[in-house]
Amino acid sequence: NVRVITTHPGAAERPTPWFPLRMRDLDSFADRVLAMGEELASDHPGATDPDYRRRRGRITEMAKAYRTGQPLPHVSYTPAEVRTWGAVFNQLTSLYPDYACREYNHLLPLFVTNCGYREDHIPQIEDISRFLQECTGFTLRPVMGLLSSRDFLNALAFRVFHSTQYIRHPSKPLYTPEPDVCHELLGHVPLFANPEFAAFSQEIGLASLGASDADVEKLATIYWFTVEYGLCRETVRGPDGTPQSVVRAFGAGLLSSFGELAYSLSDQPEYRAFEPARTAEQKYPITEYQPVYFVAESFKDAKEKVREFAKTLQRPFDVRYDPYSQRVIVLDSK
Ligand code: NLE
Ligand code: FE2
Repeated sequence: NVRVITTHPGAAERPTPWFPLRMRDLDSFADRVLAMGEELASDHPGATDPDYRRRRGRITEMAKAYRTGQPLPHVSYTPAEVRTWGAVFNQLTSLYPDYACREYNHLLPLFVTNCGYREDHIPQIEDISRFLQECTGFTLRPVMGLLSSRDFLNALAFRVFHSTQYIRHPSKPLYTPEPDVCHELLGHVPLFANPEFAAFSQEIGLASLGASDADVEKLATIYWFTVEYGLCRETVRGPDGTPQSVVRAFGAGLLSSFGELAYSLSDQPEYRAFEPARTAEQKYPITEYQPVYFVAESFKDAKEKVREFAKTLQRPFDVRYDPYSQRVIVLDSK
């Protein structure tokens, strides 16, 4: 699965990693899932709960069998699962007015109206995907668990977001280190209905197509500190009506974790300005609260900075996405 591209003048012959060109090429990601997909890590709260494992197994099997063009799997959630969702939903929605960014607070009610976001109902990704498509062209695909950074980012080039459908273990509703339906639906989904945010996400995806492993790593780190854990600055009216600058959350890992959302906007973590070249080098933990967050000026500003950054990455070709044919177009020279 390696093509050799020799058209770039100064570049030595370098094998270009395979990348999807057509929407249905994404089907090949279905069984390439990393740890915590089928096999739960031993320190996972669900690892020793056989019912939980069996249930996850059934849900992830549907994700594995899914192919482009089929209806997205429908999960009939149990009353216990809906209770876990309800607890997470209630806690988080009480924080959003003061902690989530303006765009998020503007969009969430649309999902209540159009996709059945409610305390007593876990929305179906089929309904969400259809609605998102009408907003920005983003669609969802089911996934068993964590994909490699390359596969996951590559899909964003098609405005496709991979979503898990199982729910976190009920013993730890306020924080989980891995994606679950609460994280995807409450954390990620609403902002994909924002045109600037959708374009920003696709920008990272396009830059990842055929990129070197080192560059994919940089893009994954930028993704981590924006789409997952990003903060942004915004202006609000203070109690006396004067404008004041505040920091709010837009990262999905924050918007889906009651514990980390409050922590991220406390005085405990360190803040730095979002600057792709620097942000891309920052190390981060994946199973605990982040010690460092990056603050973006706006989605638009972040998108433009990422686009500039992408130009500095070595790739002997350029890419465009054609939404009519749902294909990636490779342009030979930069
Ligand atoms: N920590 C997040 C949560 O509890 O919802 C999930 C992060 C997944 C990357
Ligand atoms: Fe995520």
